[in-house]
Amino acid sequence: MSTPPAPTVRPLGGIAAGLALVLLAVLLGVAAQRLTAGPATASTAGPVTPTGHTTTVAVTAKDMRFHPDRITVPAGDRLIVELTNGDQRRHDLVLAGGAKTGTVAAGRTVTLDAGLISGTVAGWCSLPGHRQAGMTLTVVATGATDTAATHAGHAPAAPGDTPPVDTMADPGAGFQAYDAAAPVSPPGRTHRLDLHVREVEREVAPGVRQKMWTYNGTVPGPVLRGRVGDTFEITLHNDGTVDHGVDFHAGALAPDRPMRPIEPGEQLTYRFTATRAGIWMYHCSTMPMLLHIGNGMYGAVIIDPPDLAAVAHEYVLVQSELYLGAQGAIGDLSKMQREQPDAVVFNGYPAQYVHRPLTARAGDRVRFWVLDAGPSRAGSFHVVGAQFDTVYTEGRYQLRPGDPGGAQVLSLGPAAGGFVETVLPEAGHYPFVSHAMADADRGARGQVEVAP
Ligand SMILES: [Cu+2]
Repeated sequence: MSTPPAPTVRPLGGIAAGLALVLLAVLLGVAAQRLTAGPATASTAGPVTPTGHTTTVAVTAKDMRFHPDRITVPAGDRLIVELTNGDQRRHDLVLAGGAKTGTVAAGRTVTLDAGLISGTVAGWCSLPGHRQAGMTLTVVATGATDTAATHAGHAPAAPGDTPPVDTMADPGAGFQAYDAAAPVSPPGRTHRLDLHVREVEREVAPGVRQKMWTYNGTVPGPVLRGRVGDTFEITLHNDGTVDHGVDFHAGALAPDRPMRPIEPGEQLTYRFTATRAGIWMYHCSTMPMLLHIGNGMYGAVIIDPPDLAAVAHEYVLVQSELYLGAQGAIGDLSKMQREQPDAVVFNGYPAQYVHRPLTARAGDRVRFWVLDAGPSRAGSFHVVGAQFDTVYTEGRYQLRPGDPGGAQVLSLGPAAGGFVETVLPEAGHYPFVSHAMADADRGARGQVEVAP
C-alpha cells in the first residue's frame, strides 16, 4: 500500500484559516493517521467506490468551536473523528448522516465512526444553543462527483412559526402576575437558599408558550434581599436537562469554582458576602450566556443602603427581553444575536401590570427598585404623571429629597440597577414604561392604580 497523504484543510481565509491550519498541523502530528479499515458501519452519503482506507482526524471542541471546523477526506474513505472536549462544559458532535458521539464530558476524548464519506457532510454540537453559537463543522470529500449529500447535510429548518405577541390582549385563564412587592430582609446575617434550575413550559405572553429555563420555576427568579455585610449561602441544584450555573453580581470573588457550569443532577454551593449596597443582577453563567439569560435565567439581589427609610409601597421591576422560538420551544438565539426582541417585559410578561395594576394611595411614598436584566437592551424607567425626588443608581444617590431638581427617568444599561422614589400626588392611574418607546410598545409598561 502506498503512503497516503494526510487529510488536508481548505483555506478559509484570514485568521480562521490560519488558526485551523496551525491546530490541524499540531493535531495531525499526534493523531491523524491512515489505517486499513474494515467495513464502515455508518455510510453518510450516496454511491461511491470505497477506497478501503480510513482517515482519522483529531478534533477539539473548545471555546464553543470545533478545531478544525473543516475536514477534507478523500471520497470513499471511512472517516474516524477523535473528538476531545477541551472546554469546561459538555459538548457532542452530530453528523448529518446520523453518526453522533453522545454527550462528551469536559476533558474527555471519544471516537466517532462517521462511515464512508462520499460528499459534503455537515456536523454540529446538539446541546441547546451551541450550534447557533457557532459549533459547526463541515466534512468535505475530495474527488466526489455527487452533490446530493451536500443537501442532505443541511441543518433542519429553523424553528417554525412563532406566534405573534399581542401585548394588548388579556393574559390566559389562570394567569398569575409575578409578585412585584419587594421582599423584606430576612432576620439574621447569613441567608441560606436553595436555587433549583427548572426548565418549565409556561405562558410568556397572551397565547404564547415557551420552555423557559428558570431559577425556582419563575421568571425572573426569586428576589433576594439583605443588608451590607450579610452572607448568602446559595445551593444551586441543576434539575434541568443541560448545563447551567449562576453568577451573583452582589458578591466579589474568583468566579472559577462558584460560577462553573454544572451538569444535570449536580449541585454546588456559592457563598458570597455582600459588602456593597445596590440592586444586583444574578444570572446563569453557562455559555452561551445570551441564550441562558435570554431564556429566563436571571434575577435580583437587593442589598439595602444603610440609611434606607421605610416607605408605604416598595416594588421590584426587572426589565428583560423575550426572543420567541416556536410555540412550546426555547427562545430563538438568532433573534437574540440580532437583538430583535418579540417583547420587552417587566417581571417576565408583557404589560402584566396593565392587567394586574400595582397599587398605592394618594400621598404615599412609593419606591421602585428596577434592574435591567437585558440580556442586551437598555431601559429608561418612567412613571407617567410622576416626578422622582430620589434616584439611586449603581451605588450612589444622584438625587435626594430636598435637592432643588427632580428626575423623570431612571436610566439603566444592561445589568444596571437602582431605585427611584416618588409621592403620587392624587388618585388616578399612573402608567409606567420604559421610555424607549418601541420597547414600551413591545410590553415594557404597566400601571399604578392610586386610590384616594
Ligand atoms: Cu443556564
